[in-house]
Amino acid sequence: MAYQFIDGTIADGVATITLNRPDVLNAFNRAMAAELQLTLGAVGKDPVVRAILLTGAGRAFCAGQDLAEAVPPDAPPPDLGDIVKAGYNPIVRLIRAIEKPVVCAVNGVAAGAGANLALACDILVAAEEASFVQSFSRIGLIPDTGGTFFLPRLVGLHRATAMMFLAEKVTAARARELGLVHEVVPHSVLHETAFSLARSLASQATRGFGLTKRALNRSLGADLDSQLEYEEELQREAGRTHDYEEGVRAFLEKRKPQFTGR
Ligand code: T3D
Repeated sequence: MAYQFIDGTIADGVATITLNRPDVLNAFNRAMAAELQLTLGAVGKDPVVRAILLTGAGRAFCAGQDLAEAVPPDAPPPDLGDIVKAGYNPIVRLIRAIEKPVVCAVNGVAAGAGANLALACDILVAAEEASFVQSFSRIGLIPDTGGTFFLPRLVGLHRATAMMFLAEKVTAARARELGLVHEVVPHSVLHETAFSLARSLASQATRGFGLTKRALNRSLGADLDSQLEYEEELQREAGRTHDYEEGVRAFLEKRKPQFTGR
């Protein structure tokens, strides 16, 4: 994983992916979006990787679209729909489709597409200094990167509307109250806390997590009856995994299970 704007390392079953354009608060240019897509695609398929940790370099998580690249001087305005289609949408689809836990360590401000990138992840751990800003309205845009899908489902329609219209900074503490963030910790222990969480998830029954994620993805637009049927189908699949057999055996033998993700 050697790229210009994305750093990647793999340790203890966890792929740590770092957005790395700190001078512009890790704002997305086209290259960083493409590199993130390639990285997510690779770690999603890598059997050694059983959990993913996404974070940002420097003082910010991500300031969304690089506005200098989006509006180049002396050039005709770009088609923003095309930028969203080629850059952000594949990233959100990948995060949701990867059947492994994706933990997001929100190390600082997450604005625009950066805020919604974080919300597309499975579990968020934030530094006390972190914040979330639906900054799109300040420049006349609509919230993209899945924001209009995830945010109302996470906080309710009216709160999401207010966050999107007012573009106010939501502190990490408030984000936790709203249920956006799982845990808020001092910045000094953010990486350690988020990595421990990802490593712990990576050591557990990860096929089960993958199937759970598949069920949760579907639940966002499903009715109860069809979701119950889907649970039957996925539980059938979970029941055939080595990890299920190992989990039950370990429970009955009163020992710690040795899960392998199979
Ligand atoms: O292509 C399309 O446009 C369609 C897709 C859209 C998706 C989107 O994400 S639209 C939303 C784009 N993002 C924003 O509008 C956020 C812009 N940034 C801010 O509002 C603020 O920078 C923050 C609230 C994120 C942080 O504020 P603060 O005071 O902590 O930092 P700062 O001083 O504003 O920024 C520090 C530097 O980063 C600064 O550069 P300098 O002066 O040190 O040379 C600033 O210009 C640069 N920077 C911050 N955000 C961006 C950026 N440069 C380019 N693009 C950015 N998004």
